[in-house]
Amino acid sequence: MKKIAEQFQLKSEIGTIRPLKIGFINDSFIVESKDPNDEWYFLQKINHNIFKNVVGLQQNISLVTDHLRKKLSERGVDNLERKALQIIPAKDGKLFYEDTDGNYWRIYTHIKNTKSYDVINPELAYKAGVAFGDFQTMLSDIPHDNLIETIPNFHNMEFRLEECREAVKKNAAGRLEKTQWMVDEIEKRADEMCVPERLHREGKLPKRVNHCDTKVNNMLFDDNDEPICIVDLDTVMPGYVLSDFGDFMRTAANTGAEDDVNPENIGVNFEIFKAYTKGYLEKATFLTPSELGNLALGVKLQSYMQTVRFFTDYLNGDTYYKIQHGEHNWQRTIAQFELLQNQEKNYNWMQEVVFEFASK
Ligand code: GN1
Ligand code: MG
Repeated sequence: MKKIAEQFQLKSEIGTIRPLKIGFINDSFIVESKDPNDEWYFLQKINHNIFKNVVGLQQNISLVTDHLRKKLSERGVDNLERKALQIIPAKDGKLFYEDTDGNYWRIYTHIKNTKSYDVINPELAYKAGVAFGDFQTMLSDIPHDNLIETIPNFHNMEFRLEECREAVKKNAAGRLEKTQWMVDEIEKRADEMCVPERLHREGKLPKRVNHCDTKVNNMLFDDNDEPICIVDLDTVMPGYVLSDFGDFMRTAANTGAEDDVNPENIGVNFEIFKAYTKGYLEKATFLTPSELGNLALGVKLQSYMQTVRFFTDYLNGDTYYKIQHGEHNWQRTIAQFELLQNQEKNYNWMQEVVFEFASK
C-alpha cells in the first residue's frame, strides 16, 4: 500500500496506512504521516467496474471541487482546505494512478478532526439541510457540459427498472421463485416512480448539478458539530433535485437502519424530516414550483429506487454492492421496501411539510 501512496505528490512522509470501512463501492484507506502533525491523506482504490471512465470521473471531481473553492473564497471563507475536497495529483500530474494490475487509485488530503454520522438528531439534520442546499446553490452555475455522467443513467428510474426486468428475465442466481412478490410490488409502482423522467421530457422538470449520493454519512462535521465538508463526490452529475432531497431522507429520516432486519424499527422520523426540509428550503431558493411539488415524491422515489437496485443485485447474484453475508441484498431490499411503505402512508404529511417551509 505504501508503494501506491508513494506514487502521489505528498508533502508528508508516509506513516501507518489503515483501511476504513465506509461505502459499498470503493476501498478506502487513511494514510497517516510519520510526524502526526503533518498532513494526512485519504487513499481510495476506485471501483473501476462501476466507474468505467476514471479520467472523466476524476476530471468531474476536480472541476466541482475547484468551483466550490472559488465560491467559498469569494465569500471570504477561510480554511478552504477543510471545506472542499482536494485531489492530490500523481507524480506524473494525472489525477489518479494506475497500478501494474490495472487498478486505479486516487488520493485526497485528509480532513482531520471530523466525523460523520449514520444516525443524526434534528439539530444536525437542520444544519445538513442548509449545507446540502448551499452545495446545490454553489454548483448551480457550473457549466453543465463540462461534467460527464460518471455512471450513465445513474438516477434514471426508467433505466433502473429496465435493469431489474432484465435481471428478472435472466434469474441468474435462481432467486426469483421466493421473491416474485417483490417483482409485483415493484411493477405496481413503476408508473408513478417514472413521473420525473416524463416531466423532464415534457420540459417541466429541469436537471441541475446534484450530488446523487446524499447519504447522511457523506457529510463531515467538526468537533462542534458544524458541517464542514460534503464528501463522496463520485456521482456529482446532472439530475433532479428531488433525488438529493430524497436520498438524504431515505438515510437520515428513517427510524431504522438501511438494512434493518426488524421491520418494527423502520419508519419515517418526522422530526428529522421537518428539520432537514426547513434547512434545505432556506438555502435552495432557486427551486421551481414543479421541483418543490415533487420533493416528497423524491423521498418515495429514492427508497423505491434503492429497493429496485438492491433487489436487482440480489437477483444478479450480488455483483455490484459489497455485502456482509449471502442474503444481505435481500435484507436491504426488504428494509428499503418497508421504508417506502411507511413513506407512502405519510406522503400527504411530507407534502404539507414541504409546502409549509417553502412558503416561509
Ligand atoms: C452506494 O458510495 P456508497 O457506498 O455510499 C451507491 C449509492 C447507493 C448507496 C446505498 C456509486 O453508495 O448510489 O445509494 O450505496 N453508490 C453507487 O447505500 O452506486
Ligand atoms: Mg458513494
